[in-house]
Amino acid sequence: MRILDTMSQSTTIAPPELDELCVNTLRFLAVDAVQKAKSGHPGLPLGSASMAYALWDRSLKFNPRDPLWADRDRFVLSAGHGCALLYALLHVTGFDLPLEELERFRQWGSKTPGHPEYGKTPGVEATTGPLGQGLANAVGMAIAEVALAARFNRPGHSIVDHYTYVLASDGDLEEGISSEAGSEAGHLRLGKLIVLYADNHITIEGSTELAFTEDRMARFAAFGWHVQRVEQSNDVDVIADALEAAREERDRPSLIQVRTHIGFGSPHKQDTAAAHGEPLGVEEVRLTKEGLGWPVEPPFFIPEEALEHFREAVARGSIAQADWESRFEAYAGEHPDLAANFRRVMNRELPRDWDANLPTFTTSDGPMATRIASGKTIAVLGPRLPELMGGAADLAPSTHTNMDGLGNFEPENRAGRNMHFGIREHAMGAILNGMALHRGLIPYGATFLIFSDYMRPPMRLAAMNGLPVIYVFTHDSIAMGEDGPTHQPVEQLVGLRSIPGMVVIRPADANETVAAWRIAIDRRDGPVTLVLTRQGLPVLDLARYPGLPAGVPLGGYVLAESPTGVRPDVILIATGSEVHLAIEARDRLATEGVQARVVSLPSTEVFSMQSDAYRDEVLPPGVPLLAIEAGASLGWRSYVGPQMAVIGVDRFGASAPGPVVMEHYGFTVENVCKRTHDLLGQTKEKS
Ligand SMILES: Cc1ncc(C[n+]2csc(CCOP(=O)(O)OP(=O)(O)O)c2C)c(N)n1
Repeated sequence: MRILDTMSQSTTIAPPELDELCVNTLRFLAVDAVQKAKSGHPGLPLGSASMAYALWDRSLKFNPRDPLWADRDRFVLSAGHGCALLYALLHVTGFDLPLEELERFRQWGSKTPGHPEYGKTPGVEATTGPLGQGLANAVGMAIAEVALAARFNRPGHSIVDHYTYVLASDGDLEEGISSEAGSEAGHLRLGKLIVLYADNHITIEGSTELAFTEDRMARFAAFGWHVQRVEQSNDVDVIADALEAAREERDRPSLIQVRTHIGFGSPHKQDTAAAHGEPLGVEEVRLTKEGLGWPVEPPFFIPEEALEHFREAVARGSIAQADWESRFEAYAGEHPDLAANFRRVMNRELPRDWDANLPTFTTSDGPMATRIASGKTIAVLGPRLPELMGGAADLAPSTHTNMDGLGNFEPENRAGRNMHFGIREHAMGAILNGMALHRGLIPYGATFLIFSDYMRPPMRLAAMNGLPVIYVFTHDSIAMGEDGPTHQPVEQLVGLRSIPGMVVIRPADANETVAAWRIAIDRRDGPVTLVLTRQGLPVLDLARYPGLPAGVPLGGYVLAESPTGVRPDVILIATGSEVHLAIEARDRLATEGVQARVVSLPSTEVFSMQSDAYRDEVLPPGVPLLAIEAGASLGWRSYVGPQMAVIGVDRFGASAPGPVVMEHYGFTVENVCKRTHDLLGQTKEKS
């Protein structure tokens, strides 16, 4: 009998027969769920049930009755396709996931979707399925843990002290993001990150010999990880020992490579790709159950002794949480401000007056690039919002995202606020998600807009999961100039806008930039992308343009009314740097007898959320529209209707100074006026 000291309550270890009963319970709950759904992945659950059980039974700190308890260990099933195993674990340990939900695996409206979805199932810590993401999310969670521990723990008070565990598969390790994230985690010495790797030698197309032959342990060792190998994948004690060794290693993240067998126990499918992505089949389920000494009927069978043992997690969890809560109370007694702040950040609440003293810029501050205005805003926000933490993928000097004086987050300074993601955009995106999933921080990440392409998968997941992550993307158009078409974004704006739930803001000047940051910080339930210029822009005169900055949170507003104030002949809609071109064109058009209104539209998403009445006020129906934006025209056409024209960029850029490129691509006052006359001519012809 062994006593664990990682839980506040001592736990007696189940005898081997009970362990086996519990492991088989997990295996066959998963197998039956997949079989009933006629869809899913039985192979990973069969092969990895023992190691998942070893973790959940022997060491994972969690409370099924309060899945969001702040100091729980985090567990991420990076191999999301094996989620039937996770649902089985959640059910048997007493989370609010009734057995009927397992019986409704992958069905409409169930809490057991085809891949784990954060927010849908209690106890699911991250949406996984796109391989590699979960592993990198976990790196973000482990970063959040040490960062918060440094901020909040005090001598004698460890209120942030938990591990982050991952169950990963070959696919997770094959994806490049695992190298980016693994390298970063090793560099940062994230000693409380532990990855169980199901090394089952099988992926969809067959043996890993087809495409994945490097020495994974050597690779992770080279990243600075502590690595162990376990051959006996069904020996719970051996796995538990490896986990114990991993926990004791506090200076390096741990990889435990476990030689599992996909489809374990299935007489015809074990160790073959056939066990991977389809139900075993009725007959094979029967043979597998018989082979492992399991009753063929009824399906979804849970032996009483197994359930009783699993459900000890409820008492164990509530004792562990109660112990933490009493420790937290003692902490709050000694450090009331810190305790109040801890509660605040974990609840994603903002401090009072967080946005007082944000800068206001005047015309004499210009010309100023919006990336510079953003940097000046961050400089004020940094000290105000201790939870703001972020950095760039090696482009901080260009994106102006460093919080000067607030230190680097590094092994020697866990309280540092500036992160150095290295040139690893993909991992940066997923790490930001992990930090947001953990809670307690407002994470941001920066790079050039063009390289947002390298981080779209995690951005999509941030939007899907409603995560408050902020992206700062600069060098936002062909106007960035000499670096040429490889660095000049074209289709990125429309691409990002097309992600459901993503708010993209492209401010027109310094004050719109400040307003954009206000929106970004304020949005606690979804990501915000800030799209900023490299080149200097005039600062719009607040006296002359009274709609600014109050119009920014509406997504779009009338910046400049038509000169005579009567119903305009045309509306020029623009975003970002092109707003200034629209204003110049409006003045020129007035001399040519055309009354133009200028609408600044920093965020199409936010504008589309406004009432019909407001949108009709800004864009009165029937008035022809000319949209001007140095990006792909695609979104604009569907956005504003038939009576319109677009000056956009529908081919790749060119290497030359920015103003020259802009001129060649038609971003000139002359061209805007010409296109306006053309549009009005066409409109007249039609009427
Ligand atoms: C990024 C990404 N690409 C492709 C897939 C499709 N896919 C699902 S599982 C899998 C590979 C399965 O192999 P492995 O990771 O070893 O899992 P196991 O076979 O052990 O279940 C693939 C390619 C995916 N989920 N994510």
